[in-house]
Amino acid sequence: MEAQSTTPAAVSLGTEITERIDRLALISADEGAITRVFLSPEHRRAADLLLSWMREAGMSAHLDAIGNVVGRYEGDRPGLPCLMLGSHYDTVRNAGRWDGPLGVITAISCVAALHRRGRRFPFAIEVVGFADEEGVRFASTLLGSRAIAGTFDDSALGVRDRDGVTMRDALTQFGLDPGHIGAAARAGREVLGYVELHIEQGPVLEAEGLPVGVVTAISGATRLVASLEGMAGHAGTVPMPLRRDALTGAAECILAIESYCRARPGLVGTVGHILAEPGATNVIPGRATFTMDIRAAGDTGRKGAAAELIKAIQEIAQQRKLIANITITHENRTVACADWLKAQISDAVAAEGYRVLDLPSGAGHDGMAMIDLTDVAMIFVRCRGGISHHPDEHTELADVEAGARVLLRVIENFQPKGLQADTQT
Ligand code: HGY
Ligand code: MN
Ligand code: MN
Repeated sequence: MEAQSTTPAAVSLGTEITERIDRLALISADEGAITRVFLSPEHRRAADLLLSWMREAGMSAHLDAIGNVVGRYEGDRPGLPCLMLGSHYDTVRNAGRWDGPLGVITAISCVAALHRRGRRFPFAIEVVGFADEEGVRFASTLLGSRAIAGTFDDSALGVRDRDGVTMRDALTQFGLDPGHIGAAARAGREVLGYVELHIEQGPVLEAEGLPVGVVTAISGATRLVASLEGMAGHAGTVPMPLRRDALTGAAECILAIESYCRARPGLVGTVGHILAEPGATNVIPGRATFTMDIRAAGDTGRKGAAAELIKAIQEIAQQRKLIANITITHENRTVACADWLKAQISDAVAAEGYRVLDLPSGAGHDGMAMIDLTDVAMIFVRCRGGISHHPDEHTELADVEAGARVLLRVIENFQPKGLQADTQT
């Protein structure tokens, strides 16, 4: 168990949060880099640390059936529906330290500050650290938030990681019951709304000179895995015209994806991973497998682009006498943030003295799954250079503080949807 934080109460919110971000960043599978994937030993160590901070903050805290950490701060009487806060605590490989953890740790520190003041509300507060938003290990995503929203697809349990371990076996090895994931699901009546604080992961707030922004919508994404089967062979003896080289076929597909997206403003396509097999210098690759991530401002444009690119991959494979197998591993619709929640975030931003800027999220977030359970909204915090999914990802202390103060105001002034409607009449 990692040492618990001994940060005295007098320390500012921003300092406490930054110290904890740095502490959590030390929990990684890779020396000198940050990598924390679903159901790994690092996942367990990070969960233990977050659970200890949640309890220090006056919350009851547990690991749920899929490995989310869940902290609950009761309202002014037990059993009340909650305002749910949080983000994810898994990371991409060689990640930055702020993407995900900033939302979880800021929410914990806000509850701790309210607890120190003995504040209780006519609603409970729950803080969730989602176990797998990035989908790095099992080529899916939002597994933790889908489980809480009750939309986890059990067929994912058979997906294998790059070592051939199924999600089912990984859950069992982690000490969880793959047949019990349904226990993580929450009922809609238990949750009044979900608010996530997250770094922007883009350049807009920095360009606007603002520490915080209000998210309007979370862009959908389509992810797929394409595998091309050719014919392995001796690098020295097979003449070029006789080859069915899967890797050069994949290379042509990848450049086709890039030029297709470059030609269409607003469309972004990324091939983040490629595997050539058997992977020996002197063997013509018989198989090449690559991923594709496609995003656009709207669902129709994104789905149309994905369909056209799948067709392009199939045509290139055919011309090269390769067999193409393409599986869509993840499809998420664009999700609008709820106006009534956005309005309360905007009020908090304005009350902190900042110009209110609405902006869309090009990055995906757990709100894309949580929308199936409750209304969602997000607070964006400026990050340096808009850099993310990279070790240089950074958030200045003043911006950490600004984000925390906005979130604290949102909590203290939170008006559940029905109640808010009454006060507006
Ligand atoms: O991929 C995304 O947009 C998010 O960071 N998981
Ligand atoms: Mn991310
Ligand atoms: Mn994230």
